[in-house]
Amino acid sequence: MKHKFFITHAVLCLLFTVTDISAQTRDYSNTIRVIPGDSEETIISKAVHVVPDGRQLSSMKREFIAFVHFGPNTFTGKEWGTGMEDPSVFALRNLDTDQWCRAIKAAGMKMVILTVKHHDGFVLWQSRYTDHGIMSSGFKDGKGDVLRELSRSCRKYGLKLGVYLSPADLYQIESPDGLYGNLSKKTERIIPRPVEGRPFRNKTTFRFAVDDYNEYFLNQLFELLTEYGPIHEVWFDGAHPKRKGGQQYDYAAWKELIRTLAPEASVFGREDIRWCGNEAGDTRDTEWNVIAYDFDPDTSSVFPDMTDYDLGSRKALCNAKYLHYQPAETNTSIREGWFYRDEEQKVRSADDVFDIYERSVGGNSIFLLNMPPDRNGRLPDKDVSVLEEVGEMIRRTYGRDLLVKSDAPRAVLDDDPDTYVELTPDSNVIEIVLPQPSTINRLVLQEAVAARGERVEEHFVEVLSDGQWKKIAGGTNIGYKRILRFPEVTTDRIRITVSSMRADASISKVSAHHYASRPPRLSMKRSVEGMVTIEPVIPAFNWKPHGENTISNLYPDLRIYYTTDGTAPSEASLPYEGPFHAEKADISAVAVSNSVYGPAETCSFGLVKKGWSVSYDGTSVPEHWTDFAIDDSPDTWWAGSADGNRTLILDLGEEAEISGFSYTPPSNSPEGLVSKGTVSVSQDGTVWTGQEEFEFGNILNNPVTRVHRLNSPAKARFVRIEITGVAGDRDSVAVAEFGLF
Ligand code: FUL
Repeated sequence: MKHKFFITHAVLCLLFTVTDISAQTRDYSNTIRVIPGDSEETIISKAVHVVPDGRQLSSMKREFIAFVHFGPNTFTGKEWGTGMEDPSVFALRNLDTDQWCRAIKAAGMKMVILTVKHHDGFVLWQSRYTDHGIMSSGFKDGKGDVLRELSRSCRKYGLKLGVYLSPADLYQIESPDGLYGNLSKKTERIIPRPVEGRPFRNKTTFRFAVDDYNEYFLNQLFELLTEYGPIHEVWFDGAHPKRKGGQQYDYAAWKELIRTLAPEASVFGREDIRWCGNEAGDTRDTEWNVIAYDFDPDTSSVFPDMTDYDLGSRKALCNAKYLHYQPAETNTSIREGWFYRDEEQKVRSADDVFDIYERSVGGNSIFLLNMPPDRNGRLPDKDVSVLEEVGEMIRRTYGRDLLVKSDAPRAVLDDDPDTYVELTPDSNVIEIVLPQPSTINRLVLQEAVAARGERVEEHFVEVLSDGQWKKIAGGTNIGYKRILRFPEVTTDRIRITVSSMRADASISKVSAHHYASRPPRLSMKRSVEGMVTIEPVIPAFNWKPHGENTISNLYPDLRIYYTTDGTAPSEASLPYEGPFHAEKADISAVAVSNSVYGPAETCSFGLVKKGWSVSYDGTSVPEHWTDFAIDDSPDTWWAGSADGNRTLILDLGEEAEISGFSYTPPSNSPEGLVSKGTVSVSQDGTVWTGQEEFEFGNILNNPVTRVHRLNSPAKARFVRIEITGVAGDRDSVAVAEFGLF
């Protein structure tokens, strides 16, 4: 007979001493040290006692939060500024933070984090400590304050507020009297430094022995954390377009100030919340939040590298010096790029965002979605309608739990995360009987992480169908939340088995849902000959047992339609019947099933590369030949030395009208990436004209296709691309694809 405990947090300790001997000697903690010589068993026993603190728990419960990138880049169309922009570049006339918050609220998000200072050093609030910001722009005669307006709107719409304050600061690096890396001595400074005529209402003061830049940073943190209402997240970006003077960050001082002034704020980039490791919205299949550290995360000032795929497996933990609880934030942008650029910029579809939501929130992480306001201070209509649609999809799917009236342990049906069912290796099943057969395709599982840490290593779900138990979904860990996705099934009995656990596992919630699925997303590619292929993308399910999940099984009557001018496709558009030729075309395609439309996918294809050749004036890295830069296959790439000459000449074989070029970096190569260069054109390969510079900011963290439009389009047969800047401290630089349009 199954042996289940239905317990509350209050009686947890008592029961725990009875059920787990090791717990008698071990306390729960946010970080636990591994002692040299600890056996695997001891390390795992320690790992299951690593739990989130209150701040982390609140951050995870917020689940879906908004990022807003706004600043001079919004007006220059760049991803990274230089720091030397004239403040008048920030030519804001109108600002509607209420509109931002309405859209954020409609998406079901709980917090918004604003880039109050990006790497360019331009501040969006009325700081006492610099003139490089909104106070020197024409916005509201220099009296404007984006953070003030946003904090008011947040209060109005019931959203929490966070701030992104870039440690990298190009203005303070580049200006003659800049403070960043100015080699000033560490001396005792009082924070906040008094500024005449601008007293603080909050009278707290701190004394820290820090240098000029750290003092500047602390003064600004003081303003942000005391004058804009409660701040719930402070976001420290690890990215640095440039460094100077060996500048160090006195994180211990920053932390003391933050913990004192904003005790509820989680710190991103340090010990509270970590980066997920990419900016594309990718998620790990197994995202442990109890992870291995080489150093003490609570006292170190190091920005840890969180890009490894495996951070928390048994193997990773066994090589650790510290075990630390640290949830990941999956951060990505609704648009191509973090800042608003133009209306050509691709916007993710609602289906795409919803997919990331399910993988991130339902994969034990927090989903931080960026939405950049445009030059009118508003979120563009396109983005707003995606956010509204996503909110609707989330509410429609997860707002209704089909298990509420079921026969199952109350602890997993109620919404109290502190009540849970405890499973042991001998009693590892939860069975649920529904009041009547229901059609489901989503299951949500949660562990009682606050009380009991992360314990589940593997689990699967079965339903009773035609008198037989049939596996429908499964996965590895659960943690704060796991969403399982599977093809529709109708059943009145569900069985959940935890097949591998680090210690007795505590399941606090099970719910089942139905997602009104739509026809799938599409993927498009074009061959060197110019033939475009469109394919439906099989939805990512958490179980693929019998090869059943094929497009024809899932959508028997699927049709694809497309347009060649970028306009919205419909059933009246061209039907896709196989590869077709396209040059200089914006292909927009949609999958339709029973008159229900999937999300439209648009791809801009430039000149066909047939007959092209490419030459390089240096030596290519073996096996990464020049042809790979124009073979229309992003999986192969050209690579050359990161030093010296790096000029590639594309020969189109005949003249064509050229208005720009695109650069696609390899997504997974050990090479450096093109960050800067010049481009010029020629009719004969000898006389070059129209040379202009290009720059691809943030290319390393966000290695997606970048486009440079020529100031004046030209007729030419040859295009010369000289690489003058390489991102990443690597020996070589790589190009997966160059395109021309
Ligand atoms: C990156 C930055 O360099 C980008 O500009 C952006 O702010 C992103 C969230 O983090 O590392």
